[in-house]
Amino acid sequence: MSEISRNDPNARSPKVAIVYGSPSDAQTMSKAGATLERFGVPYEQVSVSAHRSPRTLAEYVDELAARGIAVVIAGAGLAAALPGSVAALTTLPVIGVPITGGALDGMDSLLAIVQMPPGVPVATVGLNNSTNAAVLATQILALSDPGLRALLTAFKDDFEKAAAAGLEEALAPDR
Ligand code: C2R
Repeated sequence: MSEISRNDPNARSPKVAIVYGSPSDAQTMSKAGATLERFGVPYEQVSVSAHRSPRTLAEYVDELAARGIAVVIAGAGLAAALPGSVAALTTLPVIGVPITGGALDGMDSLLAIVQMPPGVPVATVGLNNSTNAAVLATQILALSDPGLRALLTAFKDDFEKAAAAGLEEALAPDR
């Protein structure tokens, strides 16, 4: 397990694990961490590859539930085996983030992540959309956390408020 350096920016024990196939995915996946922080959800992030280090990945995934992790967000580009491999190794919900790049610019990653065989689901979000992965992870945690549910309600209300304010400004008589 020493190959994995866990980056836990939270003092509390993490509820979400953000994993990605390469350090080159870190920037795309950073939006997931930023979004979880907005909701006060503790998380850890780890770069580990199913293709390059399958035994290390299996050891890491094996321990997740016992350590209190409830949801995994897994991002990868190219022939993205990582999210599906994590889903094969755990009963925790796995949210996949396909990442653009390479000759096929993410179509390879998208299909590899979304087209899982029956029985081994990966909830797949849009290309590079690690923000939505974090919102979905928060929604899963909110099923048993009324405080989080209230934060999510306010988060969605903000879209309405912004739209209403924009409309009001556009319709103002002096414009
Ligand atoms: P490098 O930049 O390290 O060469 O990686 C990574 O997610 C990254 O987007 C290039 C791309 O390869 C992807 N990768 C996977 C897996 N491991 C690395 N898809 C995997 O196990 O699925």
